[in-house]
Amino acid sequence: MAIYINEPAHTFNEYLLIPGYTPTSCVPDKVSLKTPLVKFKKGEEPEISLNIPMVSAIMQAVSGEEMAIELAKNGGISFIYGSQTAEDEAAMIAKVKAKKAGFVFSDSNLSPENTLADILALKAKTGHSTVAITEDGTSNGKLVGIVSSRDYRVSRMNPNEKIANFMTPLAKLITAKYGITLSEANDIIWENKLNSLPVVHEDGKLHAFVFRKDYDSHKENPNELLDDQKRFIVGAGINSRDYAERVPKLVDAGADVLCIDSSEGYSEWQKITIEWIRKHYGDKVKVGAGNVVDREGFLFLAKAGADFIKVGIGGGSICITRETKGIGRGQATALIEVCQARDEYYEETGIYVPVCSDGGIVYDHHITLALAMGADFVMLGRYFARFDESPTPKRTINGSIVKEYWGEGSNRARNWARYDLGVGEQKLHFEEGVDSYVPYAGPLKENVDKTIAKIKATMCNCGAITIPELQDKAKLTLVSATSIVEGGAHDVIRKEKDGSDR
Ligand code: RVP
Repeated sequence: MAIYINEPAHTFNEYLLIPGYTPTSCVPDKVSLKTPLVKFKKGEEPEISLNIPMVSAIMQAVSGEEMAIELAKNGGISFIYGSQTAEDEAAMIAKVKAKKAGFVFSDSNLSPENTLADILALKAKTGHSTVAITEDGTSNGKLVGIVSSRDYRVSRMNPNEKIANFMTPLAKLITAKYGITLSEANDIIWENKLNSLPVVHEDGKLHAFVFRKDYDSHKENPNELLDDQKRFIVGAGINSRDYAERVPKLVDAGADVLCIDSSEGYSEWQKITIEWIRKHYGDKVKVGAGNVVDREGFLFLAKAGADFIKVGIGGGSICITRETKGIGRGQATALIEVCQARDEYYEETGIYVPVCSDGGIVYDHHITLALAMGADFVMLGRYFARFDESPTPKRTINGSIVKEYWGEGSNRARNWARYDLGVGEQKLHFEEGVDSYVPYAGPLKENVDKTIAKIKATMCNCGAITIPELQDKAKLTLVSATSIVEGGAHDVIRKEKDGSDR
């Protein structure tokens, strides 16, 4: 017999937080938003944590390499979209990992026998203005000098001039020995007013560079999410079809965490995918799974070994799954039930499996609500699609600047593997997503900083300076439709921001 749940499933918009006691020690500056990304055992630390509880959606219109770098700089991570060839996805991952915030292996190298024309051609190709000059012109040859834009003037020099005649030779360079720490390297850069510091091995061969601009960027981004080699942390979407070919390429390219991207994840396909990963990589490769909307779905994926579990079906801004197929559940209700199952599973097994609330975040305070309801982090598509760093161009529509944003289940994305449950044909039979515009909102950092400020302020209203404390102390209330109206400005004639009438 069918099971009926006769209580309506609710969305974030139907809840509010009731403030708790705020001690004077509870101020936004003291709030930490550090949160686990992957599962861990009681008493142990997760192998990967986020510094802000936000990840960008596994979508063509959201998570390319530019988004991944900028979001990792700000403490979250992107999951590069899997609806492209495994090679292209791996290339994006490799680009993010190459953008190191520390010791940078030189990708611009020439020998003293090369010419100014070679320097210019290389600069045009890599965009980098510091070129290592090594005896054999390789990235780990014996260092003999460097060329930066200070060393030549194109208008006054012959393009055939040999590099040996204008480079800054080794004798005039300040270098550091291999083994130096990043902070020692930065001290040398600082004391000597350098732009770059070559780090060389005992035998004089080049190891890497440390750049001043990376140090400056680190100072501006204290939340930066880096791996143990100071490279940005990045995730990658996979599917439950071509994992045997895709996963090795992504792992080789340096992906830190994978996520099975599916509109409905309570399926044997996901279990098989996780088993394959465990068989070939053990626990070394981290993989999230989903999406589910109830306790059973969560327990199934947790027992299958998922490193985190995503919640949400049909709540995404571009998603029409509920209309098309009649499946889904109000995001708040789904999240609350799954987080309760997560806590019980933790009690029983001592294994904490982080929960990600995916889709349907409209206002910044929805993020705080999701965290209060038990989410460890949230995945956002529309939110990030609006920023400079999303992969889509800006457009002007009816005088407003917008960016394009389309669902992975739309014909445009053709992400058949996300929706097609059977082994079937490689095409979408019907659309589950729309193609749309979102208002352009400027740079990621500006927006994320504001969102984070709001989350921290609300956490202080609830007397919490960590996410677990918020989850413990939060008092949430359902609101009536009438009181939702009361929550916005009402019964007044609003002025425009410049003071004029609307
Ligand atoms: P939102 O942040 O509300 O834009 O939702 C983003 C989420 O929507 C994604 O992380 C994904 O789970 C879901 N999605 C992506 N494409 C589609 C679709 O075409 N239906 N849905």
